[in-house]
Amino acid sequence: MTETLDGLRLSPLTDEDLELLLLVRHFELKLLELYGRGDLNGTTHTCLGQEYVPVALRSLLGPADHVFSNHRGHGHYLARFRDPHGLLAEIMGREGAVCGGVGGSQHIHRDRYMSTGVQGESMPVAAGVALHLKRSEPGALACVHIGDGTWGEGAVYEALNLAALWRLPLLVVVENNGIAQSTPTASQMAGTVADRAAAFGIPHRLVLSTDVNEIRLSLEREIARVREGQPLVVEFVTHRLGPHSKGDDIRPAEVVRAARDNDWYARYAHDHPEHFYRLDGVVKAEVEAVAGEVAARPLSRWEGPCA
Ligand SMILES: Cc1ncc(C[n+]2csc(CCOP(=O)(O)OP(=O)(O)O)c2C)c(N)n1
Ligand SMILES: [Mg+2]
Repeated sequence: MTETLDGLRLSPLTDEDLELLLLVRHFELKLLELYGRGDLNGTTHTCLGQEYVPVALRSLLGPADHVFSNHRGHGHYLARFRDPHGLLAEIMGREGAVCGGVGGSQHIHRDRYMSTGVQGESMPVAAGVALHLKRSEPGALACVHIGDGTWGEGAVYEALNLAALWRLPLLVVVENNGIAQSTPTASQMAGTVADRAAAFGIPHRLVLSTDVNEIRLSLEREIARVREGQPLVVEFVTHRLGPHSKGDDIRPAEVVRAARDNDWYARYAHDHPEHFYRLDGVVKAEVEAVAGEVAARPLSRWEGPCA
């Protein structure tokens, strides 16, 4: 079954996929609530509306693959590790934090996963890791998530150049939510992501769907080719449901409405009410329990580099 913006139904998800989607959604909502109450310091960027991207990619990536995330990375982390305790503890600076509480929301390192709040920084690093994988672990790839606004960083092009030249197993996932902080993509990007990938001879795939199963089917073969040394840019046309960070949303009402109209959460509830309502409350309660438990822990201590 296909989902498109004209209203076809989303295909049914497995419990595992729906639970993960809901976990990310309720985790992010809980964070905004905690910040709103003044229970958290610093900043955060939620992936509300974009949760389906890492959930769809999850089954296409393996344990040997590296994932490089960005400032909007909670969904990437949760899809990889399903570890809301460790992530929330990291953000709250409590015991059990993934990086001892010094990385916070944006800077996390665990196994073959790393995030950074510095836009574009991860691209050359991911290209370097892809080179290493090509030489020493053929078949594995480096997957890097960047936003549309990050295409304004020169490092992106240096990495694409070498990825194409050296045929690196680099998967660039672009989450094009149409905006960078408060600047619409149309006001900051000349041409398109597709044109820019084409300039390096790198294939580009556009994903309009929010249907997890459909996305997987459409990308399966292309991602297998990445493993053989064919870099790929996959551009998700997606929507940022919430503010850029915590309360800084100055978008016109119709833009926010369009984001809501495309929200997988409301659409799945409409299309599969029995499945949705069987799990939604359960996962929400799980996140509530995680927040209560983590908040009650002692403060974290940093005892050297994280994993
Ligand atoms: C090098 C650098 N410049 C500026 C910033 C501040 N900043 C954080 S997120 C952001 C916008 C990013 O837009 P985009 O890449 O589209 O990702 P999105 O936030 O939409 O997910 C900016 C300018 C930064 N983190 N790093
Ligand atoms: Mg953006």
